[in-house]
Amino acid sequence: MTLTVKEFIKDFKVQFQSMYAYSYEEGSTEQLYNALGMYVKNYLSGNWKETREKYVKNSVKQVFYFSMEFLPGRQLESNAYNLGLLDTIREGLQEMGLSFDELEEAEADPALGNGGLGRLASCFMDSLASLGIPGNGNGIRYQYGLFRQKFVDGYQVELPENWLRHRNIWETRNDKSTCMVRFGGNVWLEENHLGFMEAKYENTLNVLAVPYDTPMVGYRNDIVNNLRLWSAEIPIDEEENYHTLEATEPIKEITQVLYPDDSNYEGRLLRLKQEYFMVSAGVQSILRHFRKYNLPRKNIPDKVAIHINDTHPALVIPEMMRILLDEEHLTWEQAWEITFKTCSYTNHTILREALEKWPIDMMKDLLPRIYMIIEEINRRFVETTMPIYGERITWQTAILQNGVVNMAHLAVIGSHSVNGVAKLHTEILMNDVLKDFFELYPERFNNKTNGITQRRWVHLSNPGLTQLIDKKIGEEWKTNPSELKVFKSFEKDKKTLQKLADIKLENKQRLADYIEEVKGVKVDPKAIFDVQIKRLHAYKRQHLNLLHILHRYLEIKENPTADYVPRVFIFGAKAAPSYIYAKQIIKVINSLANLVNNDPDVGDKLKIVFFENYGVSLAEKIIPAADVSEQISLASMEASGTSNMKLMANGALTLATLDGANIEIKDFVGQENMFIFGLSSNEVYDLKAAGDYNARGIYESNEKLRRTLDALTDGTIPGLQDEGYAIFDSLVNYNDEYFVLKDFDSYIEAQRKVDELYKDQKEWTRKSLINIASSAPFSADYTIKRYADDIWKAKQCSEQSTGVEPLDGPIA
Ligand code: 26W
Repeated sequence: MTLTVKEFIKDFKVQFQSMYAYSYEEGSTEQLYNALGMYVKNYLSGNWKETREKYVKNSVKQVFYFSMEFLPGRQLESNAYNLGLLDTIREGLQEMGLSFDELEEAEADPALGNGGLGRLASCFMDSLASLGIPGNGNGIRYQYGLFRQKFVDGYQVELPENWLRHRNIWETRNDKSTCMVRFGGNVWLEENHLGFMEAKYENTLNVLAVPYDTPMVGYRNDIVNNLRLWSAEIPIDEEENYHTLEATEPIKEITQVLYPDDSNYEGRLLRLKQEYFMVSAGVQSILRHFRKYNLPRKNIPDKVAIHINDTHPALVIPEMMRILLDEEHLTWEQAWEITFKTCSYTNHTILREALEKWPIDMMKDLLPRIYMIIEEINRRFVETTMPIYGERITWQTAILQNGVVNMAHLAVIGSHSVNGVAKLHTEILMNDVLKDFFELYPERFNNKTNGITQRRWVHLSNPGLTQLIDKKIGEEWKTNPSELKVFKSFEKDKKTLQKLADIKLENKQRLADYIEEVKGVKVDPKAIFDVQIKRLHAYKRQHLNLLHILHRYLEIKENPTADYVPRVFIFGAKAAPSYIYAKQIIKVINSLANLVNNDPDVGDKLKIVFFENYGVSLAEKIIPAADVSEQISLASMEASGTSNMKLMANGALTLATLDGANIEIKDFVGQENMFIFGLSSNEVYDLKAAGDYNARGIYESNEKLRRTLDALTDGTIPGLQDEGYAIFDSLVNYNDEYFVLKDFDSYIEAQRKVDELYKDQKEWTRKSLINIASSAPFSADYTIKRYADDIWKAKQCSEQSTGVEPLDGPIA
């Protein structure tokens, strides 16, 4: 039953009046947004209910994706789009003299994640629902999301992100499905009258876990899955014990704020509390739900798949054991088999400092029963492994090591599947980071190269491009992305190439207007828009990008009349608040931007734009306007990357090292349609192993590089305190951990090739088209299909009508 514009207008007026008791003409943007959101939510509520009921009725297997982070972005447009309502709503609002885009800007962007891991989880939610696979997200409803980033005199300042200040219309508080989570206290096992060992607790801190459910709408298939985010509250029957506000702190603080580190394990007690809170509430509610199926517990793995998104939810394993042992009174062996078959784990980083190793004392004190179970898991692991594999491997792979609980080891030992997020990354896990486990359990290891949802990152953020592709190859690519390759046949079609170039220029003009509005900088949309958007981290080498810009600036100053291909360097990056070096790099980039953007000798030849507060909504504005995608991490360090896939799908040419998924981008688009530079992963390994890397030697022997590095400290860049020195020191005097100096020359050479090619607009646009046409393999629909087939053994609820029918797409 397709909605007509007339019906929408009538219903919307009723909706607004029922919420605010006056007519919509007097509504504020935020009130109009709330009414529209509620209208869409009411519209999908039937499908949401039916989906849930159908899953139980058909007792289908459900996937539960446990993640400490989700980055859904704004939901109004994507929900309306997936429901097939967007065009009607846009038209209806227009007739009422309202603008959809204006209302949409009133929606908060839930920043409940740091970066890649969180956004991937949300892309996966969209693909699970659009494929009609019963998939649910399980996470935390942080009151404060990732900090709001502001630049003060070029320095990053963190402000609280109170995303719930205005109501969140998409969530539904579900008081019926609360759970109790216990912390601390004393625990002991006692035989009960039935002869079962029961766990007895005293003096525990009891926390009420309240679920807030958010609909995850499938694309045109009437499927609405669920994202359940938990909030910590005082148990109703214990309120009288909390006389003062601060007495409630130990409970309230649990779901107050997201930890802003995306690659540095801090080992904070509150973080461990958050992880167990989300895990225990999630597992309890899943096993309570399973009871509705009235099946023997041994069938749990046939009906439930729990996915552990990095090690942060790894306590799922001992928590499931706790419930199956202490409450379901199963034997250890029965409980273990169920847990092992139900759980699967994805690793997202090889950074040593990101691997979670919780102090045994902290775990023992906060989670005494859980620690007892981890101890037993470890004992049994050592007992079975030692006789076969001997001392070294057993102690190397044990969970309890030197006073800490190694969460990656727990995750691997307790999961039937362990995957990396790109081919190279999975190889590095198998041959290096987890090689001992690969020797023990080779059959568990598999690769699942990341993907992105083309619905948000192309269809919605780049409507111009989407319409052009629709016009050229029809609309089937929207539900079957592999059809996109047909678009390649237009690579020599003048009209198509011209239209493609026009669309890119329109997107760049729109971004140029936005840059002028929010940064006060005028940029030339005809210049190359060179984009690096990701968290600020030394391994991602934003400072290598900085050195190239500085080099280019010095060249222009030396020879202002030479013909340079104008460039606008665009950055988006938050640094973890405690990551000083990253914040120094931000300051230097901002100071250089000040210098370059106001230097008359430079004019339009060079501009630097560092957007504040980079996140999902800003990415949707920047990506369609990008010409060059900077993916310049030190090879072997970036597990996969996903901005690389989003930028490729929007026609940017990738400038990359052979790292993470950049390699697979090359495999699909062809080396000739991108720019590759730098050391390979093996060369990095060899260089590290050789131990003879001499950064100062490179500095002294490379005149171009030396001049550029000296500009960091010789006052060329005004307004710096010690930030320039800090970068200079780390590169020249502290031996350049991420081989920036080693890759400098080939990077500069690759950038020169970018300039060369851009002079031939037709050829540039042809390669851009080929990138777009080759981007289908990176649809998260294919990634999720592989997770469902290989790991979760979960099926699409086939009787669903249209929706996305991903054939066995290109093997990634
Ligand atoms: C304990 C602190 C912490 C928090 C988050 C450590 C590590 C993380 C994440 C795993 C970091 C992350 O987001 N990793 C990124 O995951 C993406 C999705 O798979 C990959 O594409 C990126 O390459 C990877 O850096």
